[in-house]
Amino acid sequence: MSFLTKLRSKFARERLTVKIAWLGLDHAGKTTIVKRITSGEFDDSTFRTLGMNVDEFSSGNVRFISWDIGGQEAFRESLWESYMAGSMGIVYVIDSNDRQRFDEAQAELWKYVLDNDKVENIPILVLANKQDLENAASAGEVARSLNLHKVTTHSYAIVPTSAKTGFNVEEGLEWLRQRVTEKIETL
Ligand SMILES: Nc1nc2c(ncn2[C@@H]2O[C@H](COP(=O)(O)OP(=O)(O)OP(=O)(O)O)[C@@H](O)[C@H]2O)c(=O)[nH]1
Ligand SMILES: [Mg+2]
Repeated sequence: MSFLTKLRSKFARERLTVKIAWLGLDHAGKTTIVKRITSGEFDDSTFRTLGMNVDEFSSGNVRFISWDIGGQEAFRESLWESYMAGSMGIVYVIDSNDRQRFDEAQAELWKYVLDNDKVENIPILVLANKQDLENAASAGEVARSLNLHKVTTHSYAIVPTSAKTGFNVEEGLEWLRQRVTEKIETL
């Protein structure tokens, strides 16, 4: 076994600690998804995040330090860029039931993340959330609204989720865990 192969398998066994940032418009469901991950339940008592919440949770060999940042306009301007610095992955959450704000969600994703030179080539997990609601847009419709087909600079996935039922939340996290692990192993 070569030195590099040994080093890679050591990495794979060891627990990695990784910062991720949760972004997305206010009311998209960021805090509710994080609570679903940490408690396994739907908590419908969330209040808009004034600043940010830091949580920790694990998925396989990765320990995520999760920065859930408030999505109101004032916080986008003042907090998003500085608080997401040092993240190895970004989760961008969309309220799939709120088509009126898809344009705004698209503009902010490109402004702060995809067109932002300060954001390195890190994986972006887009969650088309609130799929339990009857009129929610599909993940395909959300992807088109966000112009995800134009993304060339980052690896990304779009996953339909529901924080209410728990649908696909673990699956989304697993995609991010794999991408982050691969990226660290190729460093
Ligand atoms: N039906 C349904 N409601 C959801 C879902 N996820 C979140 N919500 C509700 O959407 C509202 C906003 O959720 P939050 O988690 O506070 O949204 P946020 O993105 O953290 O908002 P900010 O902190 O203001 O940026 C709350 O009333 C939640 O109960 C979901 O998957 N389905
Ligand atoms: Mg919140």
